[in-house]
Amino acid sequence: MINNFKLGGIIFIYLFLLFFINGCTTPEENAINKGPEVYTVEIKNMKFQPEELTVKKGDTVIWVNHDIVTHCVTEELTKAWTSGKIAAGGSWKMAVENSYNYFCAIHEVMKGKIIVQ
Ligand SMILES: [Cu+2]
Repeated sequence: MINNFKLGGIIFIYLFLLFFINGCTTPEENAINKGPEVYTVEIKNMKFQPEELTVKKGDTVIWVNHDIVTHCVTEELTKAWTSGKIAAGGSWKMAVENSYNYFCAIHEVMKGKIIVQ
């Protein structure tokens, strides 16, 4: 009798923990709890990679220049912001609040896009 009682208690605790661990964290809550995320855009072979990046408001994007020439990251429409020169091997980061089309003002064919969801 006492053994069955103990076993029942252990099973109850096990089920309780299982529910607590699995039941209380939905994927949506995980996304909220994680807070702002950091994304990297590689500048490589005269291209922004990925060219198009979807983030959430407040996320940070880091551009890393892997080329052997200087690049920059500049808002395309009104030049509202710019990284200034990012030397070879350098990087620049920005917290993103809005969707932007951007380009490299030094090599105007280099274009990228950030979409805030
Ligand atoms: Cu460039």
